[in-house]
Amino acid sequence: MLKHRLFACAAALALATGITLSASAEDKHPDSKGPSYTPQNEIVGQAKMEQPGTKPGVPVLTAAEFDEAKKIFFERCAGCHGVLRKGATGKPLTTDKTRELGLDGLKDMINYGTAAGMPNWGTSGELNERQIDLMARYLLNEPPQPPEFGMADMKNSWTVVIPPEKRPTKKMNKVNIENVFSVTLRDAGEIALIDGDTKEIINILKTGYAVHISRVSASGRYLFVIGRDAKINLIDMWMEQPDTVAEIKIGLEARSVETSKYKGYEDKYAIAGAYWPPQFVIMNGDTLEPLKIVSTRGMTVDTQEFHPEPRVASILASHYHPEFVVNVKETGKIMMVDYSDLKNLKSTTIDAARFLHDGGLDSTGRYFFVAANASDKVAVVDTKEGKLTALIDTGIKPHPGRGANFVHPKFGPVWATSHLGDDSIVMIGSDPIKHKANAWKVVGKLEGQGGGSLFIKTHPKSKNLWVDTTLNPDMDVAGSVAVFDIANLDKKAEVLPIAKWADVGDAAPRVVQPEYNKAGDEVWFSVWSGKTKTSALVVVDDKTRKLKKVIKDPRLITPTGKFNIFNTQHDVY
Ligand code: DHE
Repeated sequence: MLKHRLFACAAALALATGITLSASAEDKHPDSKGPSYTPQNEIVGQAKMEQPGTKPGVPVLTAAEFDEAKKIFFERCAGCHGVLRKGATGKPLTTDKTRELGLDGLKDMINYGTAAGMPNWGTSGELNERQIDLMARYLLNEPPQPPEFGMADMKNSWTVVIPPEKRPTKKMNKVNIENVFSVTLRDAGEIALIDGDTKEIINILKTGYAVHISRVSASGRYLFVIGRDAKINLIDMWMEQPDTVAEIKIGLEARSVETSKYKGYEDKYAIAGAYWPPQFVIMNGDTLEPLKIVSTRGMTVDTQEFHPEPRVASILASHYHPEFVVNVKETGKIMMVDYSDLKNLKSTTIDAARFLHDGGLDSTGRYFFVAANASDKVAVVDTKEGKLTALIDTGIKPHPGRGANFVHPKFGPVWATSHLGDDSIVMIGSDPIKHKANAWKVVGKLEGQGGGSLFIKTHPKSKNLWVDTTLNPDMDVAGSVAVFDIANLDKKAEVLPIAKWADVGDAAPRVVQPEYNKAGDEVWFSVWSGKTKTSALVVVDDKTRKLKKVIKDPRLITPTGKFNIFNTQHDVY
């Protein structure tokens, strides 16, 4: 059991494993150590930043040393300690603190780590003696300030490749668009559009760096893809060969994009949230023209201290109001942003808990469940009333993706999440009308294969609940998935060796993110190997749980997330 337990926080994960999941670490990926799962800021780190002036008694870094230290800091440290070093999951590293510790104290801390969960960068072999000395000297200096990214920068980066009036007026291809999968090819900075019926690749499109997620417009025509470099591609699925029709960069570093889904606003707006600068932007839905930028800097939910860099995590479109639900990671606040009047922008701020990350709707589309992973809680928001419904204690570090909705044989409708930090799958009652006594309570826990789970999935037509364990340090566990029988949840999960089925040689892949086809009778998994190794997609027959197809192609480099057009468009999960 012990080996199946992961750790209470991302820093502890890094401590145990010593690998980051940054795109630059791709070739380390297939070894047997598990990667950490701390948000990286490596792209901000590539921006030009002024080297701060120095003070008497503080070591001076050469320009080359400053660049090297800055790169290491943004790739490995900023995710926990913050871009401005004011602290997040990690302690503040402002100069009042670092100068108190002194050069030797800092070197020891970086070398050996701390009991609070700071990784042992030196003794793990990740940083050598010279780099440790460099980082200690860097920390004695003031932090450099990354540039802001306002309207002029966005407009400069904005291109409409094909204006709306020159686009097709009807669907020009024979593809069954609703069953297309947009597959993230993470380290290639591309997506693959794959026909879910024929399993053939329709097109491979260049996107942003270390591309992250795809979302689909209310009509199902437009696909939005965002890279970690904050570049968005707007793809028109009606074209003979679906392709990019507009592009923009909305910051230096980002993770989330969404589109307006409320009646009367279908396809009208898009929104994207940035990690740096801490802001979101509302854009025209068919051109990506930036219209309104809103900063997320502000006070934290609990201690009510100012936070200078609260990142935008998941964003979701409400079906009840013309609103976007914007989850602000470090402040622990959820903003319901009303897009009906951008000039007189109204937004409701809901107190939740730190650090908000990912989440999804219940089966009715009214309640939004979001993981506050540093608090080991899930927050539930009523998108109809615009209020916090509940804050629920779960397991260690809930990580649902968008979660899974199904009807528990005893407790009625539930929404479920798995966890990064333990092996539990927690089921939360989600029906306050017919099952009021169970609503917003943990009605049961299932025992999965282990910690390190990222995504869980089912489908309204399925009797199966699929749980990955992508980041588990045991490569057999990371390469397989657990499947539970929803009608008989007391029964142990069956474990399917997805990576073995893919037969990718010596690649030691991790299996990530179950995603259903439109009919709900197939589940697709990514068999995610290092950049230079063979990866694959494995399609499993949902009913028989038997292998249906392995999709291999040299162009499928590091596939991770997969987004079925229909299911993403209609929030089916
Ligand atoms: Fe993700 C969703 C942030 C690492 C695959 N990821 C999200 C969301 C956020 C986020 C905020 C929610 C978006 C939304 O719904 O609007 N992810 C982060 C990070 O900060 C983190 C931990 C580290 C980083 O620096 O990026 C991170 N994510 C990863 C990966 O390493 C994964 C496994 C592989 C990859 O492609 O990079 C990964 N994240 C995903 C996927 C989703 C996602 C597949 C969408 C799940 C869904 O079903 O909607």
